[in-house]
Amino acid sequence: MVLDNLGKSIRNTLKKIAKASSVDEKLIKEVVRDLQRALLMADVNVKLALKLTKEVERRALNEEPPPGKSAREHVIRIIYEELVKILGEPREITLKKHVILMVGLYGQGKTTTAGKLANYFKKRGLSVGLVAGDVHRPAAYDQLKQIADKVGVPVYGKPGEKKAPKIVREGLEQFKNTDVIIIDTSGRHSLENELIDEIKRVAKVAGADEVFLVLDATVGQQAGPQAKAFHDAVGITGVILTKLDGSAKGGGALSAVAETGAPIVFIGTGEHIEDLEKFDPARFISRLLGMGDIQSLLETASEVMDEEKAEELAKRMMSGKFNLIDMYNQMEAMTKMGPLKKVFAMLGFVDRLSDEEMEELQRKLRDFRIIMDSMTREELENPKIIKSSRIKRIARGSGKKPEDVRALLKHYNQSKKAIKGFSGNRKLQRQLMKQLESGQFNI
Ligand SMILES: Nc1nc2c(ncn2[C@@H]2O[C@H](COP(=O)(O)OP(=O)(O)OP(=O)(O)O)[C@@H](O)[C@H]2O)c(=O)[nH]1
Ligand SMILES: [Mg+2]
Repeated sequence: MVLDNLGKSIRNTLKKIAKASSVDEKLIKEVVRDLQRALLMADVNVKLALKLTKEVERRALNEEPPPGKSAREHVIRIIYEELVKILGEPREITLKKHVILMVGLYGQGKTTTAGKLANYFKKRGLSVGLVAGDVHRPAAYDQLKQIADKVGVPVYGKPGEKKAPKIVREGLEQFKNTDVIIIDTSGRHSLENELIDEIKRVAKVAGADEVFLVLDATVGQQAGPQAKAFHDAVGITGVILTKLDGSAKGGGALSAVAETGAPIVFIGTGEHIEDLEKFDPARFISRLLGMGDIQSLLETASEVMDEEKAEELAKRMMSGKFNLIDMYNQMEAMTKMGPLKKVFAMLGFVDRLSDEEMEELQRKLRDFRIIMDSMTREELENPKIIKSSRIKRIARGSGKKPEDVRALLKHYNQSKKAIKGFSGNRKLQRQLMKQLESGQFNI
């Protein structure tokens, strides 16, 4: 996962809060120190890291938890809110006819990302055309063509033609009946006048609705000044940060770009066509903190955080409470925890999982996450309301088929039934509790 180390260290900090016997000044100071360390390790700017942690400390020490919330839950919520705040506001993606211009320096991922975007829109039912506007690199057309063939969309280009604006003009004409036109352009070593001039000329011809700056996240905090320079020069409408997969400097790049006020619209998380994610700060942070939804963490702080404690989870299941977020968390827990696997096996959800089944579960989990990302809070909490028009909308928003959404709902209903059965079966409960208490799972 993106920013794995940062996620791990913050999760440990949150666990510390969830496990603490009481929330006092000493704990808060310790948590603030942990947070600072975690942010700095992820290359977040020192000033910003200090500002964030100071604010966390101030709020944690001064604010009263809202009614019904414990001090622990409140501190966790403050950390979540402050982390979301540094990443800026989410930006909506247009799902109708429009023209996108890709700009950026050498090798940042423009061409690859143009292909990923083509795939993104195609999966959402729009027609897409790619325009090969990189006239400088000899193999640029072939590279784009190869990617486009993989996605299954047409490319307009003229290998050998040296005038980018001419290709763009012809490409727009060629794709005039196409929904989304994505224009790839040439990179440069640095933001030189020559590049700006060409981009300006291309932009004029393109009349693009979106100008996406593609930035390699491995440059870390340098991403901030680069985004600003491009924005001043050509007026970008969004930033796509690429190579966030496995980049230790990803935290630096994300926060630095967000600080400039340029919205981050997508992030690239790998070399494959599918490795593109819509960027939503709240979702990104709640995932970074390790759960489908931060709210469920706050509701069931100790259960979810203290994942090793199968007992806690079993208790929650006994209460019969179960929404889509619970289902997601439980499936996620199953992929991580040995003992819980046995608990689930005992409940009859699954037989013992083989390695292949585990992989299948993880694949399913990824798909479910993508689908759930397109649901509203209300739908996640009360899946009963998801009927056919909502199914269609969710499928479109997530790039999946309606059948996939239905499969998720079916899985949910089955699990819910199993939980219900379990919560009414005292004997099975007692048996389970005994085994949990003795630390043995003999199934
Ligand atoms: N790991 C990873 N690699 C990526 C990602 N995006 C792009 N790449 C790789 O980065 C390299 C450069 O990508 P390109 O798409 O050719 O970059 P470009 O900006 O078009 O480069 P020029 O046209 O030369 O300016 C390729 O090897 C891509 O596979 C990403 O999100 N993650
Ligand atoms: Mg390129």
